[in-house]
Amino acid sequence: MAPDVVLASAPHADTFGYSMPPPGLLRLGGALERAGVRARLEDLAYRLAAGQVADGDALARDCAELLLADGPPRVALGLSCMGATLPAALAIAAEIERRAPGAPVLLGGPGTTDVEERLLERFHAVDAIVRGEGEVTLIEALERLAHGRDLAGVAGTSWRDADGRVRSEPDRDPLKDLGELPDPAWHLLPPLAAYKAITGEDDGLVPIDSGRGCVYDCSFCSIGRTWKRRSRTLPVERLVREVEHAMAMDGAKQVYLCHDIFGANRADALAVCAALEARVRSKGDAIPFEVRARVDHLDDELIDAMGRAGCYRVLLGIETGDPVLRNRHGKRMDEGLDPLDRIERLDRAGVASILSLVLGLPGEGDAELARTLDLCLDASLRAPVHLSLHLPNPQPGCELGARDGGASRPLEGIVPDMAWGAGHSAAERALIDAHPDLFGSFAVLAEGGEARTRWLRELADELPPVLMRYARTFALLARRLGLDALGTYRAWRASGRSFESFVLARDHDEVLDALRWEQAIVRESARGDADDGRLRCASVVRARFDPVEDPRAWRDGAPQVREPRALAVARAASGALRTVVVSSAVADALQQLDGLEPDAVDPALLDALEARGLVTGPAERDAGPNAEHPNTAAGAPATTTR
Ligand code: B12
Ligand code: SF4
Repeated sequence: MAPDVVLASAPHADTFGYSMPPPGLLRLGGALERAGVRARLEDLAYRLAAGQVADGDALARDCAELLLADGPPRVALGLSCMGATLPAALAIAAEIERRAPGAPVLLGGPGTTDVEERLLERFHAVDAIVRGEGEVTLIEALERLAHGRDLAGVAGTSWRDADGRVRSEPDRDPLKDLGELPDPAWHLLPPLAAYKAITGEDDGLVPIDSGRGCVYDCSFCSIGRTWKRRSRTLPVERLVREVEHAMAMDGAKQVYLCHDIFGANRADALAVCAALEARVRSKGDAIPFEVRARVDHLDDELIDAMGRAGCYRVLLGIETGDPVLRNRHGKRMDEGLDPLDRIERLDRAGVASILSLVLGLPGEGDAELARTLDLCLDASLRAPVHLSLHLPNPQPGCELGARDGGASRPLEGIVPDMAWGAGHSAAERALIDAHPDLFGSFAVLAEGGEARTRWLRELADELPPVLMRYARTFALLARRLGLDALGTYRAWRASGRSFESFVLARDHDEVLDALRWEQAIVRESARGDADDGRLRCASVVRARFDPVEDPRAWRDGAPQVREPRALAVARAASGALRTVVVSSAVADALQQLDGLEPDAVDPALLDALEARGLVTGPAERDAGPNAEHPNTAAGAPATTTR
């Protein structure tokens, strides 16, 4: 039997490596159930990943057939989209109109922000658009449609009347209390474990609609305007309940709190951390969680609380290393605030940082860019950060999109960050070409001209992996060359070589040492847990510097060149890597023992090295000595980095 409503999330093939059920759709499904509406939910991104709809030109047709499989819904069909999935949503709407001409099609989601009226004027297949928060508006709109009435007076909608005129009703006030939200309708989407299985993802990230909106209005971001510059968080007890519920699902390993600015409501954020920490104390295991935040919202107390509560990662919108440019783009952040200091503190609390930065913002010249790259280098020296560099890709719903949207353009060979994995089918491409003003996701703002934009794209791709692996080598090299990070990057790229071979060709002793050491770290990180019954020893390198030197000294201090010392890169039982200074005798022993059968080695020597974490034996052997030496950590050498 056809349901009252079919609600679907438009298809997309790329999710920055995450595969998660869409939280917005889950809440809307909850709202429909609470209102007694018989609803079917479809995440078409899941269907695409599962191979149940075809990628390419048959995408819209397959999706429409799937959505109409039980016949046209009795009341309406709704499509949720981001900017990236707007063309696909429109193409699907057209297929639905062809197959089920009477079924009203509603659109919603961030991809419709600021283009609602133009969409209704140009696309007959779309009957109405729900602007902003959807739970209440959708139910009111369906109530009208179920009785054959129009949407006049339904706040938060834009729609086309019988004469073909587009009408926009006033905005709907967002919910004052997110506690009024329905529970997410997890049971209406495929199980979480199925999501993880189709992508083969190792993580078990579950998204939680933990809060909505942002009071800021950064020029390149649509979040503030989409949510009418209001920020609300889910009541603490409710959030903790949703987190507990999510973690009980098969396949769940960590939660992803979706609110863009964790810490905006400091008291709530501290209370959430306290509640999750209390759970650690009572149940003994932390729920690992990940958040998105502004650095200026994270003070010491909150950071420490996050670490204790189980927060393992935070996405930080730093945007640019130049504080003046940052504020010219609406960030409104204290110019004296040092993001590095926050990153270091997060690292000490056990929270890894992902730094999100935008290259090529209007007003950025070489000086500002250099500051951004220096910040990337300094951050990488201080903590194992993840660098995520983007080009401006303004959506229609943000200041740059509205102001300079016309200056954005698609550039052959550059896939804008907001559009990865979308826009591949012929129908989508035709729409994007015909309506560039609607599809900002598929264009980049090439403020400095095409050549510079291409160069920035290359930089955004090439530099992060190098800094994330070889920050110390890069810093020492920059010092030797007397250049900043930008100058060093330019010198390297001008050489036409790989970074490693560029360093080798320069032949500076301490820089080469640093390279060998960081390569050992990369090698050790890549070395799996294979247990072939042989000994596995820490990698040894000889270097002329102190691995625990204050990170600042790598960049600014006088060269700390010393006599070469032996460094061993060891993997702790937790899996974390550390570097220890060892004597020459120990270094020689490690090099000779690697790969030997344990029986071939003096047991006393083996025990001593194992106790210091310098040798890992086969699994069955590990149990003995560790049981005998419960305080192995106390006996381990103290010199440790990373
Ligand atoms: C979780 C998340 C994901 C998840 C889940 C995606 C999903 N479909 O929800 C994953 C990891 C898969 C993901 C991937 C991507 N994401 Co994402 N993601 C988010 C995040 C952090 C939370 C989304 C969310 O759940 N919000 C809370 C819910 C309640 O809000 P909502 O989804 O907007 O839904 C409400 C209303 O919009 C409305 N509504 C929505 N749809 C509909 C439909 C109808 C019919 C009606 C009536 C109402 C309605 O009602 C809902 C309830 O109130 C947001 C940032 C944010 N905080 O919003 C970015 C965000 C949505 N993502 C974004 C982007 C760009 C992407 C990617 C394209 C990135 C990439 N290049 O890979 C991909 C595309 C993925 C895909 N399959 O489509 C952008 C979109 C920008 C834009 N204007 O288009 C955002 C806004 C972040 C940003 N940088 O600005 N993402
Ligand atoms: S970048 Fe962050 S602070 Fe700025 S508007 Fe977007 S969500 Fe808000």
